[in-house]
Amino acid sequence: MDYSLEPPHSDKLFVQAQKPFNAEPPAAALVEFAYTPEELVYCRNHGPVREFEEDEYRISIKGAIEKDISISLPQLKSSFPKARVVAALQCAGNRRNEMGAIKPVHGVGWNSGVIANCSWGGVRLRDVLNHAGVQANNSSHVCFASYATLCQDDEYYGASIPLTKALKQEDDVLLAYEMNDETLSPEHGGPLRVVVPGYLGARWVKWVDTIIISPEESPNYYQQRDYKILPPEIETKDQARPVWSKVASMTALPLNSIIGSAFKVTPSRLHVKGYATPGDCGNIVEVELSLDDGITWHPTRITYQEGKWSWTIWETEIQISGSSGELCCRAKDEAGNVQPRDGTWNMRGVAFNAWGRLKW
Ligand SMILES: Nc1nc2c(c(=O)[nH]1)N[C@H]1C(S)=C(S)[C@@H](COP(=O)(O)O)O[C@H]1N2
Ligand SMILES: [Mo]
Repeated sequence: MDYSLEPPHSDKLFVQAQKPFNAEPPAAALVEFAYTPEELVYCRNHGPVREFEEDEYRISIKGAIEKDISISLPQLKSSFPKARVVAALQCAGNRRNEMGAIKPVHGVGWNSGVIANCSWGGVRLRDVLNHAGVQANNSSHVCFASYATLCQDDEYYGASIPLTKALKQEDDVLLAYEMNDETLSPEHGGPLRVVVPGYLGARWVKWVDTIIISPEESPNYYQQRDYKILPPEIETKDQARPVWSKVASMTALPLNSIIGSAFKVTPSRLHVKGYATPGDCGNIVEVELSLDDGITWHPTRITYQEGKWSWTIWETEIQISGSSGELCCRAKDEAGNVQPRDGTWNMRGVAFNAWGRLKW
């Protein structure tokens, strides 16, 4: 793979790997902002980062539609109304290191920084699909592909979502060309990426150039084999091979929260701050904090939440005694679900959502 054309990367991130470029900010920096500034937005790549001329960029739409369409980015922008949605982008491998502490896992050693809450601007995928004459159909999938570069495990990057999700106005799926009101940078998939609020980051295909309406999910490696929660007894890739096709592809990530920072404001008081993210049962209604491993819980204050798809920022001050201890947090959602104490181990280290913990 040719990495020679990579654009410059933010120096605020901890680099997990240069080639492909994978980097995350510290969670303590993330929780200081409601909208994640670009320099703190993690980078997750399975291949090189590419730059494209916006005016020459085109996307094609084919498969089960009335006629194949090829549309340039300038045409896309001028033909469809602009939409804006605030949504948290999160990698399925967020908190993988914590799962790896239970038993080793395969994957980039992420901490809790592979998440970003941004405002995304673009066109609604449903508007584009309706224009292409796509018929609503409960069993079809919208397959996204980026042939921009080769990837580590496949010749292109691909992912898919159910057509019903793509067509639902209130699900806010976008083809985005802006992040936080700025032109989307090459690192984050500019000039055009998919934004799928509520779904794991792997479906938010960057540099998207092809959309296929298909009776099947995307055949790409990252849809069919990776990004699956394998049963805990599967420990190696060899054991995984016969199981892959039987396990569902991931869609929404689970209800989650972590503690980003804790510092003493007085010798006996801690100021604690963190984030929480919903699963697929409504947004966060409460985040609680415990000093005694979950025997007693204290409420915290939600200081930021916006719409259905944003993360939640929470904080509180709490009385401490002694010289050290451990804090834990748990989130609750609108449906009354509570974040579990323990996370279930899986080989790829995805979807870890045990109580957030931080030693002070
Ligand atoms: N073309 C392409 N799109 C991609 C990826 C990739 O490697 N190539 N990585 C996916 C994954 S796993 C995640 S978590 C997000 C990361 O987006 P970011 O780098 O803008 O944070 O992009 C997704 N889209
Ligand atoms: Mo990811």
